[in-house]
Amino acid sequence: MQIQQQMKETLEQAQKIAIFGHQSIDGDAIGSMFWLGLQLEKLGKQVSYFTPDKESQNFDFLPEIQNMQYEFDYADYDVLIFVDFSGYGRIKKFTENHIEYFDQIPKVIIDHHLFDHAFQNALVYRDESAISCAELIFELSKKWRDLIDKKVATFLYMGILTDSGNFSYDSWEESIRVMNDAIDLLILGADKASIILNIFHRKSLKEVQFSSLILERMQMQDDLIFSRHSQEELELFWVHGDASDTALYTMVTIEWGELVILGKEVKDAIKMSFRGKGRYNCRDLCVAFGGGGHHNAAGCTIPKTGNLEEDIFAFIGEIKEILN
Ligand SMILES: [Mn+2]
Repeated sequence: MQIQQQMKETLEQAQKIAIFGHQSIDGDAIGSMFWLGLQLEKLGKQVSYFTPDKESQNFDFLPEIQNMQYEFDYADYDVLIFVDFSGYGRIKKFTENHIEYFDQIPKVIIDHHLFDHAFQNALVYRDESAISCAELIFELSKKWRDLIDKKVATFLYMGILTDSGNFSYDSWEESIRVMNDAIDLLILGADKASIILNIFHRKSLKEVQFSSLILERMQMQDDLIFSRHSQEELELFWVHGDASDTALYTMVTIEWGELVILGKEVKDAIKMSFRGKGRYNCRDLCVAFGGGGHHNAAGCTIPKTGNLEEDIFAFIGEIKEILN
């Protein structure tokens, strides 16, 4: 039996369902979660939504976001659904010391990342060639049923738009696929204007000021552009982890820059976000450090040894060596 069919049957038989989005949740995961959730609610299911920490205020315009919960109850769920999800580490706050709970309950996993471990008791639909998880879910849903209304189409459009960086990180076949899906979603009534307004044109003043801090300490060496921010600075500016995206968007616009790397301190590690313009393969570079992604947008995480600035310089040195 095809995995899609198995997933459909598993979800139809379930009554009490939990859907998870990863930590530092983004538009793709939120869009994917609520697409699935709203469909399942229409089918009469009891659906709960969980993510480890509060999402960015950019998503406050979505009424459904009020149903998001930040503490997990470890209740008797029939099925657990994970979207945009490469491994238990993506929801560490819930899974740490609770792997047995997660292993025993049937799981449905839909994702576009490289996975970092095998799951027990799980149906996995994974396609690393998709630029967003929302695309996978949309393509999957076309095979399932015609329940996609305007609201659901808007959620999926948001997922596609945010993960593709407003259709700039995708390339070649990825672009054809993502544009085709976007057109289909617009025909289904996706509210493009509202997504553009709320996601791209409603940054807080603090968020833009935070990005100017990142831009101020940015450096350029040959065609490599890099910068960083600490965990403390996020708190100082009262901004969410994804606020640095605004700086990333600007960094890739610089002439002669071919590769942008932004180091973000997260507790005892540094998350490295890569953005490119085609010349270098961000994905291959990140895979070398245990990460993954796409040609023009990828990421990896390295341990922090003490001084953030020194760690970033050492990392940039390693990247330059690989590129030479
Ligand atoms: Mn994603």
